Amino acid sequence: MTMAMTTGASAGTTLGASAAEKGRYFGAAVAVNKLSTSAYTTILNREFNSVVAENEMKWASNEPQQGVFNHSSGDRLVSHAQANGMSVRGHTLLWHAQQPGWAQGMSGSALRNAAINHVTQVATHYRGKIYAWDVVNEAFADGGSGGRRDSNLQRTGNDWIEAAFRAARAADPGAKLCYNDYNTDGINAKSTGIYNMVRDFKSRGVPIDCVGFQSHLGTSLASDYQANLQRFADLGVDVQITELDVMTGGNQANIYGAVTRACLAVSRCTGITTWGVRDCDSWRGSDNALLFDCNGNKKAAYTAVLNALNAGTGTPTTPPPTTPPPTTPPPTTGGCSASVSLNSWNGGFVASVKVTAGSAGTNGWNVSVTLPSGASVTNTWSATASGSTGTVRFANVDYNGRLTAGQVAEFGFQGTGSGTGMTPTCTAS
Ligand code: 9MR
Repeated sequence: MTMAMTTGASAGTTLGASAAEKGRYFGAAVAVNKLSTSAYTTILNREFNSVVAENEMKWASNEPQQGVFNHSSGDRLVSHAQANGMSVRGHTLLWHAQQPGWAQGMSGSALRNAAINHVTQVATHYRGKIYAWDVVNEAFADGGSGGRRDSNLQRTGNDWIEAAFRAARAADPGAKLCYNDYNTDGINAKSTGIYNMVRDFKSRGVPIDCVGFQSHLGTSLASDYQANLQRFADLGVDVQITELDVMTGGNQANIYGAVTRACLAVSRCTGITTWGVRDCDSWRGSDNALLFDCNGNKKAAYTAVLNALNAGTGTPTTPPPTTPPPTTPPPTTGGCSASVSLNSWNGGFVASVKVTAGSAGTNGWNVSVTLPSGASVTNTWSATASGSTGTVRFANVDYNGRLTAGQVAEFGFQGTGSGTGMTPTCTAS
């Protein structure tokens, strides 16, 4: 299915709204305890439409004792995201670092079983709520080898990564499954090692959907940064900038702008996340590596990113290749029309809904969908749902309600049960 192009300059006034106009998200890593600080949440809620837990969904945090799970902080972030129309990246199911003590001391099949159980339990807990999971983080070695990093997980056998991806797909078929790493900001031995793994996974049907480029950057950007993203996209995976932060100094704003332009130039680059909100929230301490200063003021780097987003001629996100064409052609009259396309599996589905404004344009819209009996909505993005079974009403969120004649907005929802035969009706205001 091809989608309408968004061409020419637009003028979003926040990072999230502007990215959404190009079919992307703009996210931040969140330290969940800071959600109680209003100076922090004011910026988060105004500027960002995606979040990731900086630490709270890591193995040491959510399975502190073997088989004893604690999802309270992660759940708090998901609730905040849902209440504010933000998508959630999940970080991270398996990593050599930040493992609980009990796992650090394990090896062999005991560790492999514990790790796969962790993937299954955590992905099942968040099923339907996560846009993309970093299934495996930082499994490749630095330096010139292009090979795997040694770790207790690696020592369980080279197939540990694909086993993790298969377990994650089984537990949450609606989440995009990513491999995430750093020092991959250009074509180099490490990124090529990962590239070869992704190519191998795609050729053997191992379920991988995306690659995350952390992009913890210094004072220069590799000249082949965009080309590197593109070569991964050409393998048939989405790419995302997942942990962006940049050393302070004369080049900071330029580098931020260049990274944003590179993402927008790659149609499968679906979004950018900065690793924190304000400089003082950053793990990089005195590097002042983020877009807002410690007082919450927008920095030159912020302006560079916003300008790059607004100047972009990006096309909206490509839907999954398995998505069939719309089942209902949009009617040509009325204040707005809606069509739905479905990606189904046994027991669940993801519905992508396209809203097209009629000749008068819209100030806002509502789409009603009657679900088949037994089906229910578990997660919604780029719209606010009322109800979850029977007839469910989806209202626009603040950045996609105002449409000019013929303009298209998109939202989506995930459900359990069967979603076949849904006919959406659209009302404009
Ligand atoms: O920002 C995170 C910091 O608070 C933690 O102490 C640290 C522990 O290793 O992890 C940081 O986040 C890392 C992320 O999970 C993976 N990529 C590198 C990030 C920065 O170290």
